[in-house]
Amino acid sequence: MSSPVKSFVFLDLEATGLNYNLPKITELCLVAVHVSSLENPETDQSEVQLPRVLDKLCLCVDPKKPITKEACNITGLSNEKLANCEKPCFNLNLVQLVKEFLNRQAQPVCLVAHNGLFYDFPLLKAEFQQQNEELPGSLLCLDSLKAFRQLSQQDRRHQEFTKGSHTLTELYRRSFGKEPIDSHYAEGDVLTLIKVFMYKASELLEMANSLYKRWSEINPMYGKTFQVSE
Ligand code: DCM
Ligand code: MG
Ligand code: MG
Repeated sequence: MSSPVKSFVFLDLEATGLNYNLPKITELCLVAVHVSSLENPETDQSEVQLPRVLDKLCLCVDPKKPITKEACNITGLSNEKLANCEKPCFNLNLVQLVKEFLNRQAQPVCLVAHNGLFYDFPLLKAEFQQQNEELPGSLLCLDSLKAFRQLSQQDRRHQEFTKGSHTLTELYRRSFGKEPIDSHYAEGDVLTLIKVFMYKASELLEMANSLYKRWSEINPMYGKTFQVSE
């Protein structure tokens, strides 16, 4: 079956913490790849080559919420650094940028994030809803973690299937025999995801047809915060 998607927009969010911390976004990266670049990847032995034609949107965001020690350590982003660099918070300008970035891509568009169904998509939706905004309900979403897990379950050679072996870092190590660059930087994680995705592109594209969710099916990670009126 051919892909119903024309553009895959790989997405990664860095944030103040994990789901139970009710995190706020500290960094966002979107990289758009046309389906034709995934269908015919250029590879050499050690790595896949990123497509020459990529659109990127990478922004840092002041979360206006304390970043946990763990999140600060792994991302290198602190409240102080973001404030010193006078980064605005997640506001309507950012909503507009994301919408226009998606609109610029050949349609239909599918967002792809690793563990996206449990983290990136619900978090992005919560941030949009706090601005009383939404993305189009028909926008497609693909969780690449789920896709890779399903792929290796299907593959009888991967009987050593274990939980945790499909983290981005592990997938990259197994695919290319080296460490990924800039882990837990939004752009680093997105480019790592694109490379591991391209390594298995034909299988993933075939399987993706049964895994797409619509943006309207994503539940926000948390509700709107109560606004105190004076
Ligand atoms: N995160 C965290 N603690 C971890 C892993 C992740 O608080 N051990 C949070 C902060 C990261 C965000 O999740 O910014 C996204 O993770 P990742 O860098 O894997 O995309
Ligand atoms: Mg991530
Ligand atoms: Mg990341």
